[in-house]
Amino acid sequence: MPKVVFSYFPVKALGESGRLLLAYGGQDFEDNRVTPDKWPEYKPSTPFGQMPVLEIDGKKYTQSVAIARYLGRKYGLVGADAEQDFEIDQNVDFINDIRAKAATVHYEADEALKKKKHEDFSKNFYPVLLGKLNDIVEKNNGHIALGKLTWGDFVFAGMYDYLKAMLASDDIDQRYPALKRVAEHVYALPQLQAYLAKAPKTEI
Ligand SMILES: N[C@@H](CCC(=O)N[C@@H](CS)C(=O)NCC(=O)O)C(=O)O
Repeated sequence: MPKVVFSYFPVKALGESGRLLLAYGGQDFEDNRVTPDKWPEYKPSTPFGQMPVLEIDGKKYTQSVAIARYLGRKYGLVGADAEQDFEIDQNVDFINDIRAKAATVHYEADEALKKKKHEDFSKNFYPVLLGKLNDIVEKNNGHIALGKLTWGDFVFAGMYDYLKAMLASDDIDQRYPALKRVAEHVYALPQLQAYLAKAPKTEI
């Protein structure tokens, strides 16, 4: 067995997809949750000065989506050809566009501007983008792409609580029920239960 370490902050956010995929693949790994006080010391050892970082026998892999795609390929969660792989990539990029848009509001330091942006985006962007994503999932039988379980589902499920926190709206589950189903399906996978039972519970 290779020595595998997965490093990320003690939250789900962009790191949980990697942890879930390793668990799905039956890979033993050290779940290295780096607390913010330890981060400055740890940061220089990471390839891009960011986490998540996956380490396999000393080789470091970074970028959450690239890691998810890589583990997805290892564990049979990819498409059958380039066309199918494109569909997963495309829909995962769309998810990340929504996340990036919400992040510009969530991390805005000027409170007045933050409020204004939140109102604007909640009216003019989120309903369209989340509505489209909800339609995509409905057409895909409760999945992000290809009508079946792929690594894209793990990316979405892992970041869903974080995304909802950034969208700062408490009715996302009710308004876009297909999205919740993606997360529920992933978290109910039998391969994940041992990991989930021991993983710390976090809000985001
Ligand atoms: N595109 C990267 C973004 C990674 C990222 O932004 N990581 C953040 C945590 S979510 C981080 O390491 N922040 C600490 C820092 O930049 O010093 C990915 O998806 O992995």
